[in-house]
Amino acid sequence: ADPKEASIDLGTQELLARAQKLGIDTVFDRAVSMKPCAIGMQGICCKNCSMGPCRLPLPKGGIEGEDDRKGLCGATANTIAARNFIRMIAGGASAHSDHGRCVAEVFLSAARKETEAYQIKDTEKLLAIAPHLGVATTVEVDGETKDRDIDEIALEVGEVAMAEWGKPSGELLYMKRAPEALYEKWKKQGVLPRNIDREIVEIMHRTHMGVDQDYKNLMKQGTRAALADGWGGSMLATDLQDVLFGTPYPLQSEANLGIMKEDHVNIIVHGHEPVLSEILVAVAQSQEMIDYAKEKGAKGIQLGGICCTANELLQRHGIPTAATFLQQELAIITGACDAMVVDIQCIMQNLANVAKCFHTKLITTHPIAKMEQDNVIHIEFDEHHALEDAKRIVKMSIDNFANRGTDVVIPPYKTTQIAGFGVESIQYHLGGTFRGTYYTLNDNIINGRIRGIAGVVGCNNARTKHNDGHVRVVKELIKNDVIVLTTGCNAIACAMEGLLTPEAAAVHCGPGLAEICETVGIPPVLHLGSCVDNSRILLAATEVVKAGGLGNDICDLPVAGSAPEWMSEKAISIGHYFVASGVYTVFGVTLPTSGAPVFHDYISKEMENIYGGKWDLEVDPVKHAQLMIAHIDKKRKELGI
Ligand code: BF8
Repeated sequence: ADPKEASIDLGTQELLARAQKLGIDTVFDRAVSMKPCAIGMQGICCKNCSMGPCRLPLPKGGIEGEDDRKGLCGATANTIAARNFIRMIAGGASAHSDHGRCVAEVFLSAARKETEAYQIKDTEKLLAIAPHLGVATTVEVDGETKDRDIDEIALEVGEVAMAEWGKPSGELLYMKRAPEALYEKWKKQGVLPRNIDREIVEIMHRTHMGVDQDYKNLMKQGTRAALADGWGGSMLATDLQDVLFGTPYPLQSEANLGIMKEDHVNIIVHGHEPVLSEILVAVAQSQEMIDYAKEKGAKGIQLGGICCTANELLQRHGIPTAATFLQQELAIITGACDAMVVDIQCIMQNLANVAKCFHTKLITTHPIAKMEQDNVIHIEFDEHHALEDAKRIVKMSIDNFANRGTDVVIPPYKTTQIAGFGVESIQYHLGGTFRGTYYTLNDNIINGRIRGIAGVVGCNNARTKHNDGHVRVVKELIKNDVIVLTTGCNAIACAMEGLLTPEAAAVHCGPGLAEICETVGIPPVLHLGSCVDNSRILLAATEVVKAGGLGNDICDLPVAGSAPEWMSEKAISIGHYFVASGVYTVFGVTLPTSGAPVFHDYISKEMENIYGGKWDLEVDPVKHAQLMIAHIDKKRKELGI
């Protein structure tokens, strides 16, 4: 790969060139040497039984002509594309929700006081979420209302939350947090999720050979599972993490590989679940470990994050962000990574091959995510001996400092970022003085200083220039006075471009948005956390509805969603829960629907009549943003503002 074509980031270009010089291949090179399968990309390869894989050709009369293509069983292009699409939703929803389940288990064991490492930290948030789970926060004693014991509330919240994954009847409790009109819409459509696991299992059943063969009915199940992710597994993950580890509030930190320090022990944490990394932070910042690092010749310990573990630690502790998804191999190629500690999701197996070329200790920690290569160390993490595990990992990293070669190259680029926004802090910054809601935000949307709100999220994808789509889409939006809420790797890309600072407003924003940012002192791009924290965007949108003046449903709002460089199944699940919650959502790169035009039209046109939101695809970043702005303008017009 040509480094300049591969990424817009200078440090990435330099390290990629270094890798090539050293003969180490990275994802950027593999993207050039291996092209994707055209039929798979179009969504019309069915491998759900062993009579196939059935790879549908283009229809005889071209994609617009009569479509008589079918697989051996007779499955049409629509059926195949819909099956594949909702299996992606199942993959994504299961990843977010299983992460949420692990957090719920740790939460319950903290509530039961079975573990010393974890306590219920944010009781205010606990009291805020309890009613949504039907848990009372007060009790009547002798005709008097008294506060309930906080430990009792925590225990009940833990138990009720756990049941959301597998309760035998009823519907997901958090669905009622949505605006009433949206809840009623889901009810009418029959897509209210019953429990999280069931909706995912049912996708696997329906897409098995010979079951559901109607793309609309398949998508209905896709909708149930995606909603069970956004308003279920992901939202529970966010809430329970906030209660356990603290609700984020704005703080300052730094971003990019330049945060690594040559004279420090560099420990890079990578993955998604903050359960272990929270303890790692505490241990690495302890005097005992800092002294030990000094004993071993280092000046201290530098922690850095990759992917959503980075976002989790950034928003609660200000731990700097080292890298986006596509830069993970490069963190090792600096030669300064003494340990890379990984948990789950978005971890490339090639890390182990790269680590072999350096002194880096690659440590897997999760029972469900191991690697086959023999240089990988597995230290299985368990909440009951979390502290010991974390100490062992940090000590091992420090001991490895002495094994560094002289070949350390840390690109000297890093930026300042303000992160740690959430539903609560947006209310603080953009709420009213007298009305504890999003009144000021709505007011500024109505008066036009803020044209609308965009949620821009998602991955990097080696099939497109690293960070280019992210940065260009976001810049076009803020230039047009659209405030951006960001999570995941988009947030990291924006941080690296310096967009997460209040100062960015004067440089990049239209006059209206610049004025708001300068008055309130916020960046034009608000970092709301990790990918499970997209649930914060759902709740922020709900708060905007509640604050009044902009309609009574999310689909009435001048808002749009985007994932310019998506790659993971999780992105499809997120995209679909936004669509089903009423948000016009544009993806970049490609969508696995192009080989089934009728199905594509269904999700990108007809779906708007059902949920108020729909899918779209636009590869060009400026056009991509312009589509979102056009939608925002359409909604403004409908609202008469
Ligand atoms: O969950 S944005 S590459 S890191 S999948 Fe992965 Fe995509 Fe990054 Fe976080 Ni989200």
